[in-house]
Amino acid sequence: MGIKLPDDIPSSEITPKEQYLSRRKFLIGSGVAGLSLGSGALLLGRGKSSAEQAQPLTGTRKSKWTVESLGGDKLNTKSEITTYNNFYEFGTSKEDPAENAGSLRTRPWTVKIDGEVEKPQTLDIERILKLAPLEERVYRFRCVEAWSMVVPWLGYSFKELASLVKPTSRAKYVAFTTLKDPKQMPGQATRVLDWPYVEGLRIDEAMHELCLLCLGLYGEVLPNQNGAPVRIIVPWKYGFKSIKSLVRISFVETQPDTSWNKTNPREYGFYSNVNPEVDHPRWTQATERRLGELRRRRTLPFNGYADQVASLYAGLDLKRNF
Ligand SMILES: Nc1nc2c(c(=O)[nH]1)N[C@H]1C(S)=C(S)[C@@H](COP(=O)(O)O)O[C@H]1N2
Ligand SMILES: [Mo]
Repeated sequence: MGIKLPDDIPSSEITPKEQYLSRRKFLIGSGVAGLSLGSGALLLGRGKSSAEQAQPLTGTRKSKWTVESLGGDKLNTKSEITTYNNFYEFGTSKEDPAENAGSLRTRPWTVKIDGEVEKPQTLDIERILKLAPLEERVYRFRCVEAWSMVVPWLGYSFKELASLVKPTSRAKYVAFTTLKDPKQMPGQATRVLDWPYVEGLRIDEAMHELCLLCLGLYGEVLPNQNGAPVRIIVPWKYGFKSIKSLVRISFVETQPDTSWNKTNPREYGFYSNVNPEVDHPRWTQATERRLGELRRRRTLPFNGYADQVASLYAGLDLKRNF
């Protein structure tokens, strides 16, 4: 997002287009010898293509978060959701993750859960898939770059996982970490971000029912480009809080570092609640463009989830704590 631009503001409005393009080329060129973000096909190796990896998830149930509950919003198509992604581990443009994420191996996969918990443990992904019934939750998703989508995610509340490890009273925040393996994640050969990607939530945010441990979408396991095999979805916050391909979850006493805040603290705060009244320094957050539409929509406070989550922030100045 240092080099990202809001979806429909031409790069020329912010920085001369030539400069933007050459900056991007520079970032791509800074990969290690033999690796290039532009040649995803070569990196696929033994990885599976997105078509091959689509596996149905069985035994899933509907939840109260249906498309009807969103009042007139339509689902985005699977193709929209899986070909327009942000996953800088696989390149910085929206098409890169779908092209390059075939090199991510999602089996075997474990997630280490540690820190201020009574029962620290390392969980296998197969166990995580069975920890609680998988629900379909249709959520609005709003990227900080002012595009949005409506997605039928599959998963269960993060609090189900937390109850297994029993956080102690000292746990005030949750710190999340993505896999770091430049062999599988060619974007990690560049220094566009400090790797691994890290995110964090206050414990009460993480334990909120809406906060989803996400394992699939559209009835199938998560496509690699959407953060397989397991990610977080926090629907009332900007998309970058919804960290992908998790390998570690730590319950901690103090506010953890987060990737975009470290990279540019003036532009990306720890909270990052969707707030149409607090503009990004380089663009408005009052409106957004839904993938597949041309018109702009008004952005809703907390992305439309104010009734559920506004009370978490009672007494907090949301302009200062952006
Ligand atoms: N590890 C990791 N997680 C990440 C990102 C990333 O680059 N790396 N991008 C974030 C951003 S900016 C957005 S908008 C969402 C995009 O999720 P999607 O590709 O499933 O739409 O993932 C978030 N999670
Ligand atoms: Mo984003």
